[in-house]
Amino acid sequence: MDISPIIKEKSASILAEIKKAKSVLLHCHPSPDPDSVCSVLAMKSALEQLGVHATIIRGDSTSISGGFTQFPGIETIVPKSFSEVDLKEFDLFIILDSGSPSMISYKNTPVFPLSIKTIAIDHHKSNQSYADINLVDVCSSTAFILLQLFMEWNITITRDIALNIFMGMYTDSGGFKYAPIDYRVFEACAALVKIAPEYPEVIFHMENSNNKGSVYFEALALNSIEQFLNDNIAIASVSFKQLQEKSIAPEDTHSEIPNKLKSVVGWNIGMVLTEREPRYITVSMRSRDVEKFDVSKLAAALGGGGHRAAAGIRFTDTSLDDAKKAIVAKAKELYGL
Ligand SMILES: [Mn+2]
Repeated sequence: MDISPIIKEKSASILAEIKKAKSVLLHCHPSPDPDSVCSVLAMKSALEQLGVHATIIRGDSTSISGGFTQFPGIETIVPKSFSEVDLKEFDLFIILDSGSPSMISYKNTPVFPLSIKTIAIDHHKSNQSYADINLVDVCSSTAFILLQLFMEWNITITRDIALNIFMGMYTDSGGFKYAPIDYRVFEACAALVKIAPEYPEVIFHMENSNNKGSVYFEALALNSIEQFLNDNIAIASVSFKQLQEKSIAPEDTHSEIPNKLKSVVGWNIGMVLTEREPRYITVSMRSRDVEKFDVSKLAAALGGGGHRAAAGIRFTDTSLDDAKKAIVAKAKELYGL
């Protein structure tokens, strides 16, 4: 497989830091998706092959989706947030799939540089290069970057590593639907599923472990749609009060609703605003026309990040109405609507 030039350039210096380390810290980002979880699990396996101890912390989230229980090694994740970690126990923090320090913890966002060496490995265009060493390759997933690093480091791709890397690559590309993606992803996946042919069972389990809360969430979101800026933008929003009334858990709010909204002809940007805690709001946005409506720009202008077709924002100490107003005003200005 062709390795990206940027990965070739940085792989040796990253490996040198790992070989110097005795104990490495890894984390799941807030509201962890499979690319976050599978990437840290695969990295832990690779570090262990290199003789380096690794600890994965769960991070800000109070639970990890029940659909992820078949990811190899998931039971090793320690239920701790970043602020509960004593950095003296570690000599290296490898930060995966996290474009900014708030993706380590939005509750207690760390200030860089930290007291230990840090390496950030990420695929988001909006990555702020905040670590001591930053490997940012804009591609379909962090898992894909790791696979290329592992090949450079001569790591044996075991069944567990293959399954985790495959699941990160599969999910973050939306099942091989989202750009940027190229033939190398398919070459890599062909090799991975040869090693881990049971992947359909893992996908089935992931997609069919929903709680009723996830369906209630979709119902609330679909009932709330508002259109703005000549109907170019469709916004669904769910308040904290509504989440509580229907006992909707945090992991039940990762819906396909932003995609559903942007599937409507004319609704060029679809987004869902979720008030996860009182006055703490996350926004998930999708664009159906990345040339005219690059949502990574809208997200970045409001302190968020992501890709041209899919991006996110967090608002703290803001009401749902004020968040909506801020987004619509910024979209009007940015896209000339
Ligand atoms: Mn990712």
